[in-house]
Amino acid sequence: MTDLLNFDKVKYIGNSGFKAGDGFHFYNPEEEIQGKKMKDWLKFSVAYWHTMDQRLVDPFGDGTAVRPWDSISDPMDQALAKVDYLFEFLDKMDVDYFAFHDRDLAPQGNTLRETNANLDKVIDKIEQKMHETGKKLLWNTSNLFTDVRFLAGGATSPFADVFAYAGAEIKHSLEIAKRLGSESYVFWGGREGYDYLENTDTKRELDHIAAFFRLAVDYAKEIGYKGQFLIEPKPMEPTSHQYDRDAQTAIAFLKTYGLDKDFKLNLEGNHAFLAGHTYEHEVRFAREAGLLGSLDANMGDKLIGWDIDEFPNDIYESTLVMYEFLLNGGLPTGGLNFDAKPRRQSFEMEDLRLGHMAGMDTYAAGLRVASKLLDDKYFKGILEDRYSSFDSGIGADFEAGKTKFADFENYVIDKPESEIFKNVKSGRQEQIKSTVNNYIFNVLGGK
Ligand code: XLS
Ligand code: NI
Ligand code: NI
Repeated sequence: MTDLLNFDKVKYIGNSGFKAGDGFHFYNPEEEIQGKKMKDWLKFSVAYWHTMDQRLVDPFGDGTAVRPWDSISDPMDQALAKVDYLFEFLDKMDVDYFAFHDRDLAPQGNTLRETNANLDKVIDKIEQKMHETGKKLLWNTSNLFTDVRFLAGGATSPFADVFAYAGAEIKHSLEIAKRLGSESYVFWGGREGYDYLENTDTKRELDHIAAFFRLAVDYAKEIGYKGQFLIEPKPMEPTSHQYDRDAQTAIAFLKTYGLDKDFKLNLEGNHAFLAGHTYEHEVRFAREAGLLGSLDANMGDKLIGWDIDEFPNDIYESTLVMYEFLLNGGLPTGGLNFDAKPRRQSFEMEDLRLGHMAGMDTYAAGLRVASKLLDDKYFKGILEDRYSSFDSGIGADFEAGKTKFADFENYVIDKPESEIFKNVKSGRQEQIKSTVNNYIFNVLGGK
């Protein structure tokens, strides 16, 4: 292993002391939780576009990032050098997976052929490094949003040449997925939506993107790529309206077009927030539909409307997300990808280390608390009790399909209103929230 990065391998030090940064307080890779090692549950992943490429720009300011590979001026040399940095970073952070867009890795050429050749040089090196280190690709994807040609989308572009380009680009990405054994293949439709309804043929665009997804599935079959296809919902940004705006919308889309057997969802914390949901809401709805695929573990900011991709640090949120995750039996073909970057004022390499540590500890802590909630059947008990009137009498008859509206009428018609309300119980939200706090304090406090 190279020694390019100026820090030691991060180790588990336990919940010792308050100050973060010396080691993992909650992430103990080898420790078993619910019968499985933490590292096998959590499958953390480094996002190439953030950790290796992101300059920490914002809409008003240049990038502030200071990175050790900045001094390499030739773009291909830099692209190849970053692979060494990535693999050393994975090793030192004790992260087993990474994820990338095709265009994160290498500069574009004058034709797609040239671009593919640049990309393949970097893929060759990545393949060799994966072989040497045992690190794995959680997912890859194609960038169909940065280049000007994609100003109106890729698979929903009104322009056939651009649409064809998008198809050709995905073809190569699927070949890479197959070659590197990518566990999943992601479609995030940043520009697959519209800015203005009245110049957009929404039906035609949706038909196009559904057929495009079908072609991707067909090509994967043709080349023998067996990874899980994922759609990553987001409500907006950069478009005013992205078609797969949230989990329920994406599920409806997949079912409408008969794609739900081939696709699952990759859910991102910040996207949930932009859609006006909590992260746990998105994960819940995907899980219940049997379509929970993977997680982009990041956080939004209540004070700024953008997709700011902050590293996770909210244990309340990670606990509730991990609870849904455990009910799902984890993420067999997915993981927790840090689609996250340090703040613009956290511009040093050290902040990348601290950011990933924060994210890993936050989700490891969430997993610990969620595991205890599961063992104690705390939420399960609440639900069983709250819906228990459907376990007998008129409720059970209804669930068994034995009732019609006339039966309900007979049942209630002469009952005084007070009788009906007698069995309505308090939701006890304050108590539940406070109990979750107690779980967090007590489980993480080691009691
Ligand atoms: C952008 C998305 C993007 C996807 C991959 O908001 O989160 O980073 O995860 O294209
Ligand atoms: Ni994402
Ligand atoms: Ni995002």
